[in-house]
Amino acid sequence: MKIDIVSVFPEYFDVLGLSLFGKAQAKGLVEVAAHNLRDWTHDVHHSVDDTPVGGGAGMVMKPVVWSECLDELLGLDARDISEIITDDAAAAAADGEPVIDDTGDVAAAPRTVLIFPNPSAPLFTQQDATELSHADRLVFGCGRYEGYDARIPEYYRAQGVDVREYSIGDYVLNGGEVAVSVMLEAITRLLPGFMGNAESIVTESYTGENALLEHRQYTKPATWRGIGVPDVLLSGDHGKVDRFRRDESLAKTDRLRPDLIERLDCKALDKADRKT
Ligand code: 6GU
Repeated sequence: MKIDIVSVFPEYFDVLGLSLFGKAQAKGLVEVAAHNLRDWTHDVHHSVDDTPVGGGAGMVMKPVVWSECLDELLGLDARDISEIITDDAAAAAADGEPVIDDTGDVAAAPRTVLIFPNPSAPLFTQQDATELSHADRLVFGCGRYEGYDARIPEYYRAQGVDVREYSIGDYVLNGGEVAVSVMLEAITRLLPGFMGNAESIVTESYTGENALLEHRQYTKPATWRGIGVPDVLLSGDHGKVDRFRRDESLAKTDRLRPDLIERLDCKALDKADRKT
């Protein structure tokens, strides 16, 4: 998987040389390039932002700089789309719907995905991470300041690019760099060969059809500072152990994340689950 990250602080991503991600780069599983957005400016101050149209506080990232950068990375020619884009297509593109071409066919799914972190976008979930782990190439555009000009994602959608905008949670960060680090880790650890132990991925929280919180884990000794592990885990009865863990997952999820219980697919529950 090829990964490009555009930021005014590309040094943020120096840490990607460490740990499992560093190993994955060495193995050739992922190839990462962090670019400095200011390299695409032409003025002496290398400015990437400007005041908001309509007034208000803060600064907004300029579409002109972003488009020169993204056109180059994506291999696209600059276009004025005022002639070709209909109001309907623009509205669909702005909502992230697939753009229908002249022949009425839905454009073939691109294997390159352009991703903008945005605190006002839908939440990034494990499902998104799984889907994006199948892409050939990811291009991340990190916004700073009050955000980026809304026409940037709109324009690239209209060019047929698969553009996504995601928030990583209900809190505000200074810029997209940390959010990109989070998304990148969630996506790349799903690549075959990235993790040492592939099975640990399958049983984790938020994965699979159930998306329950994981049960508690214990290791030896069986009693530590006067606290014992639950007896059933020492019983050697795998059926009982599985049932105990499953019950704990259900109860814990109900208590801490009732929203996940609401979304649970009833078909994924077995008879014993229904009693708990
Ligand atoms: Cl994606 N960006 C910023 N700046 N803040 C956030 C976020 C993203 N997700 C949550 N907070």
